[in-house]
Amino acid sequence: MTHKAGFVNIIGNPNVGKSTLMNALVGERLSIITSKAQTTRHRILGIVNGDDHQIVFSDTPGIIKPAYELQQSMMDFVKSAFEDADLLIYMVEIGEKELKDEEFFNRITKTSTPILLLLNKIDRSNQEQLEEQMQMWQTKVPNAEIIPISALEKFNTQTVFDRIVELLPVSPPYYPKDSLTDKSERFFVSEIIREKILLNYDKEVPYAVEVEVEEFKEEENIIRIKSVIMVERDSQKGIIIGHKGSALKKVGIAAREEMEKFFLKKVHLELFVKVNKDWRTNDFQLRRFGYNQ
Ligand code: GDP
Ligand code: K
Ligand code: MG
Repeated sequence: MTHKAGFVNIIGNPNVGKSTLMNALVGERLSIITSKAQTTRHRILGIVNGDDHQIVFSDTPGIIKPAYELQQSMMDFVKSAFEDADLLIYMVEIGEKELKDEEFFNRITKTSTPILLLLNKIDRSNQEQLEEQMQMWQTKVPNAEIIPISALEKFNTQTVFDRIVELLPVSPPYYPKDSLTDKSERFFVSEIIREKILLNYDKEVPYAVEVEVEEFKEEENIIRIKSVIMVERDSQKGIIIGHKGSALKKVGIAAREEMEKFFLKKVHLELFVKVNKDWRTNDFQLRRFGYNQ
């Protein structure tokens, strides 16, 4: 039996549905999904193992113009997606016209890596619009194979999966065949907390936040977690905590419930808020949080 394996990198603008697709394909909730842009800061590997294949997915941040150092670092992740991919999945959504980043567009049309262009959210379109968009993208990216999908409703996602396996190179597996992801449990804990923060506060506050897990202790019947929410200013600390701690309590409850679903175990979660000035612009801090690798 020949074995196929390779790296499949999912790229595209923020909020087109990359995380939703990956979760549909991997079949586990590995990367966080919200309606806000820039949720995904890291590259996340989701690994799918079959008898004769191993697909290593990574979900990259959306294409954005670097405005400050953190975003520059995110763009580096996106660029590296071209370098180590056996297959690129370029996701666009119905109604999307202009590519926000020209340099990216040039890379896409010139790459020798096979590309699946997934036209997502077709549950929102009619037949006429769909045909018009299919033609437009075929003209823009002639080197891509276009598949219309709905990641949310899992329409055509099995077709995508089968096509990915067909396009993978013959290769032994890269990771042990029982591994699901290269990220630690602590990583998922911090991502879940960050997701709840994004969902619970308005305006720019969530983007000034970083989450660190100080303790992750798994006991027989419970997981004990201590985590710090890092903000840039005292005023943000006040907002995160809320009146008599009410806002933080809400985040804590939602995060704990999500963690219990994820780990299938009771979770005890303690959250602290600390002010750590300028973590976004300080190169040392960025490295500490893992963005500058
Ligand atoms: P990402 O930023 O590219 O990773 O996008 P997400 O996966 O986080 O999805 C952004 C938003 O689009 C979420 O609200 C999803 O529920 C929604 N979404 C994703 N796929 C579809 C789809 O096929 N149809 C519709 N209607 N919404 C979708
Ligand atoms: K998102
Ligand atoms: Mg995402």
